Amino acid sequence: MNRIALITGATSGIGRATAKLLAANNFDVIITGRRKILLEQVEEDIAKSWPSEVFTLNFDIRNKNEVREAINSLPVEWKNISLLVNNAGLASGFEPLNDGDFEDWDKMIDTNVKGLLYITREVSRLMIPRKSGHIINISSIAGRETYPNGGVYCGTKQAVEAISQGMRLDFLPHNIKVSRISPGMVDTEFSIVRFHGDSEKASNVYEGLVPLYAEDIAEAVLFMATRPDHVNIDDMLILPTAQGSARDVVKGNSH
Ligand code: NDP
Ligand code: 8X3
Repeated sequence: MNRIALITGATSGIGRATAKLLAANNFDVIITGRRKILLEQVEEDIAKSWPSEVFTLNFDIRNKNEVREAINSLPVEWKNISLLVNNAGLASGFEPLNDGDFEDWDKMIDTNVKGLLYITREVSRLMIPRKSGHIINISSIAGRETYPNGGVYCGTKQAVEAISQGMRLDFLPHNIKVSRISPGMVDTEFSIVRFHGDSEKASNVYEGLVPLYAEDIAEAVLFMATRPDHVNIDDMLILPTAQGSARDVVKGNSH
């Protein structure tokens, strides 16, 4: 029987690549996100390529009732989730705090911190009675370093770091693994969302260097998720070769 993985934010970027790679490696996958049409596309792509089964859950992770209802609505056989990948997240806006937009702040805090908490609570309650499970949180280099104009986003990812450590301790007695992955620059829809749809600003971020691709992070998720039972990879920082820290990026070296 295949293991079941639930991946939040599987309509694009890291989440979509992770859902596909897990499906290619004998996981049945529950994919979630707000954009229903994209969820259906990912479902179709997987069904065409691999025998793994797919279940879609269309909800906004910021809404605790929607999260609870979505998990409750799973057929009993799909509730046997062995891997939760907490990936849904975003940066919104890029300006100093004094010019910050309240709506941007709400979006980041409600998605990256509260949404992650809501779904973790519901899914962990399914794992605990089985005394097994694995939760992988997609954090960021922004969870380790703060950069100008990114204080709120970095704050949400630093919260993910603290919450991951809390989960590890709280779930230790229940034999549930908790891991986190902190990527640097990954070329996804991330910057388009951060710059409110300005694709020129977004593509400037990755110009002149080879960034990470969503598949690079998906491979790390798969590696973590397929270690033997006694091995928990706690933490992984993954950067493009051209990036040395949140603020040190060298352009022009790519071949
Ligand atoms: P994308 O914008 O490509 O993907 C973000 C995903 O999150 C989408 O599937 C989106 O789905 C989902 N999402 C956003 N808001 C909500 C919401 N309210 N409810 C449900 N789902 C939501 O970006 P990435 O793939 O790059 O981002 C994935 C994660 O990786 C994020 O947590 C991000 O912070 C982190 N990260 C990204 C890095 C990068 O450079 N790209 C680097 C380090 C970390 P939908 O819009 O359909 O709801
Ligand atoms: C996304 C990477 O460096 O823009 O988390 O914060 S960064």
